[in-house]
Amino acid sequence: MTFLAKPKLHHPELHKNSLGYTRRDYEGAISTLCAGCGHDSISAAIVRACFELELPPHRIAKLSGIGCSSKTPTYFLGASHGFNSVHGRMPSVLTGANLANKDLIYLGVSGDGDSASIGLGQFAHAMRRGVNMVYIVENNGVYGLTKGQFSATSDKGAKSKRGVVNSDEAIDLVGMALQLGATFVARSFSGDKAQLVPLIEAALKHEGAAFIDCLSPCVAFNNHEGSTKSFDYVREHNAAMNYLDVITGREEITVDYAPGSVEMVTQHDGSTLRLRKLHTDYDLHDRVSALTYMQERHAVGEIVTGLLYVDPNPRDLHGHLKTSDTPLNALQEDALVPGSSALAKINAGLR
Ligand SMILES: Cc1ncc(C[n+]2csc(CCOP(=O)(O)OP(=O)(O)O)c2C)c(N)n1
Ligand code: SF4
Ligand SMILES: [Mg+2]
Repeated sequence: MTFLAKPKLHHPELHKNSLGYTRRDYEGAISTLCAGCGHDSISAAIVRACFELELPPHRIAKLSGIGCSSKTPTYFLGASHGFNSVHGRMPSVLTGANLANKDLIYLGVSGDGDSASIGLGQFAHAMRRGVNMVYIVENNGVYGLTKGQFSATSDKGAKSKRGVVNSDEAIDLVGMALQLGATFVARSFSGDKAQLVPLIEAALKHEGAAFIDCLSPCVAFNNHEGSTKSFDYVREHNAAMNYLDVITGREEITVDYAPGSVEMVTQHDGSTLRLRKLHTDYDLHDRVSALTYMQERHAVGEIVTGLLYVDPNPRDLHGHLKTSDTPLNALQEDALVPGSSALAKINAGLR
């Protein structure tokens, strides 16, 4: 059995958001992942972020590839559009859907195997094109679904459950996303909901390619001593840069932190990100120094988490292509078939 429906009944006094939905309305089927899998915590964080942002579930499209991580969209947003694609192909399927209808909110969920091996090219092109989406990699350093082989994000020197040492260099998807032009780049940990939920909210409000590398331990195959993606290892080496609050138009903005330790970033859609900075000299808007900083901290064994880079005024794929303001799937016949005089004008311009 691959999924179990959740009972629809819930407590009549559960808190409702302004759309009249409870948190339960953003859930999906009962998870069949291993008990304690980090991926389930990320699903819970997605549910909370969408509920708190009061997003209409039918305006969200969730897409994934293949893997335990890519199964998770079944376990959240049961009333949203969903497409479980082929291994490593989520980005191109999502790009196509986004081109057809830019008015939906796109959430791509993938794994480190799905995105850093077979789908690496697809990941790269979605980032460099600025596809307006939230791209979450649930990163456990292994191919969980196929029983725990090292993935391309597994650190050199990390030990498998059977004691085999990984001899290959790791691919850092955060470094790649920064280098490829993603306009929102973050890393987080499935075990740190206080950091992860607002990061997902901020990414959902970002109008460009938003990437979150979320460390998500695999309790079945990569949670032992010698692993660099286990709960204990990530907790011990987590160097959080900042914690966020996302303030939407409806909420009052108050600042109650020491001057210098807080930065306000207003995004293109009007939402404000309030960052409680733990490293006050870190410049969130400098792509090159973010890259250098990540590499320096990685070299001394730190896993830097938080919002690492944001461009508050991104341009997305539609901006680059100058597509019409009306979603392509809503264009009427007169716009799609403008007649022979329009064609003659185009032809004349090509002579
Ligand atoms: C074309 C293709 N090649 C290989 C596979 C086998 N396969 C299924 S899932 C997977 C890796 C999943 O790893 P990851 O994306 O990290 O997800 P996780 O299960 O760890 O969450 C592989 C290699 C496949 N389904 N399709
Ligand atoms: S095998 Fe690993 S990744 Fe897959 S459900 Fe189990 S704990 Fe999660
Ligand atoms: Mg994996």
